[in-house]
Amino acid sequence: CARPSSSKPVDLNTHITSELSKLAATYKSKNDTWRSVGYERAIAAIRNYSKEITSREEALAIPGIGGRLADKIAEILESGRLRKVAEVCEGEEAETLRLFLGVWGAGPSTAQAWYLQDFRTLDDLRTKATLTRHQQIGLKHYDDINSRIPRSEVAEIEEHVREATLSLVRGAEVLVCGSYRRGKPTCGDVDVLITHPDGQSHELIFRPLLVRLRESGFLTDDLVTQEDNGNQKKYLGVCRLPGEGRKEVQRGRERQSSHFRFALKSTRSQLSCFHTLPSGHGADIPAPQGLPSGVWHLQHRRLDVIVVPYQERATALMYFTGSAHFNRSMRLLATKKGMSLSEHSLRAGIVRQVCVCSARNRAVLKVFVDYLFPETCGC
Ligand code: DCP
Ligand code: MG
Ligand code: MN
Repeated sequence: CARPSSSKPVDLNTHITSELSKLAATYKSKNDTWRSVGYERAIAAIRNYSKEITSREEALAIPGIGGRLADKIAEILESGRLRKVAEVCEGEEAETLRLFLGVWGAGPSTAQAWYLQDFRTLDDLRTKATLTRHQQIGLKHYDDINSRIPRSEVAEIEEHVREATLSLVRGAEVLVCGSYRRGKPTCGDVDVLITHPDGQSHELIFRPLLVRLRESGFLTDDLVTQEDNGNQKKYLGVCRLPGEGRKEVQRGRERQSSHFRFALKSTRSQLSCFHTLPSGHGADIPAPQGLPSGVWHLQHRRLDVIVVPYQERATALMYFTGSAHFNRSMRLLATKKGMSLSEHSLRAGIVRQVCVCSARNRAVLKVFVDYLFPETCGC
């Protein structure tokens, strides 16, 4: 069901997919993978359908939509909502699980265990729960990690990492992937891919870059440093663009501290990365001279970095651009074609490992080879 973005249909059924998404997310938070994947598949099938669904029969005719789902779609068409959403997604348990799942490093089992231990708020977790190192970081930056990042700030972070990388190794390629590269208006984190066209110098980047970014204060917390994924190295952490200022703000049900910068020293394009928060989120700081009023906010952001050898650039780029659902579809498609796709390579056959650049495979897999190899890959 994956298709090139150029032919992506307009989603005319968001009223349906948004209801089903609530169910998928809630089942996921309850560790009910079976149901959540089922709903995710149905959502993908509906998104790929190019017309507005107007009846139960029409829904039933879409591949991947069965009778029970068609009933739900009919209910949404009739009443605009789904009773099951209220039943499953609302109420104290579902809401608390959602709150706890926002803690980085906590999965559905942990969230459920916390709920069963009678924890209900982030303060309960802070004061009573036994937390892993990851969860402590996740809790410390709960608000920041759970807020979306505007594209302009992602671009600033990319530039910051690029400057640091190039100061270490000339000619390196630094590219933000993930939701940013898929063109989303805001991003959950920043996914940076680094490689080097000479095929070797990428090996000189990973550790020195982290040291440099840590020393400059840009990296504030390390989550995972993984160096054993073949030739690829991966870093997961928390970063923050240079800034100053600190203020307590009231936000939602938890009291959090956040970082603000309101006296900007430079006039760089960087200003665009500071965005005005919605009202009620600790307004009342005077705007820097010459800038629109509002709160100028500097937050901690989740940063993922992968450093990959140039020969794995294409498949790494595809993997890291995602989405995760797209990757699952592509891997499945590869398997169906007797091939195997990973972030390292696309291979034909298990015994005879033929590069996809061969003429025959290029023809077989035109769609995705064009996507993968817009230029020659050099093998
Ligand atoms: N990825 C994947 N499978 C996963 C997680 C990630 O294939 N289980 C790949 C596809 C993702 C990419 O890595 O697009 C980056 O992962 P993110 O979790 O950062 O997801 P996105 O960038 O797509 O979305 P967000 O805006 O939430 O960061
Ligand atoms: Mg991302
Ligand atoms: Mn990421």
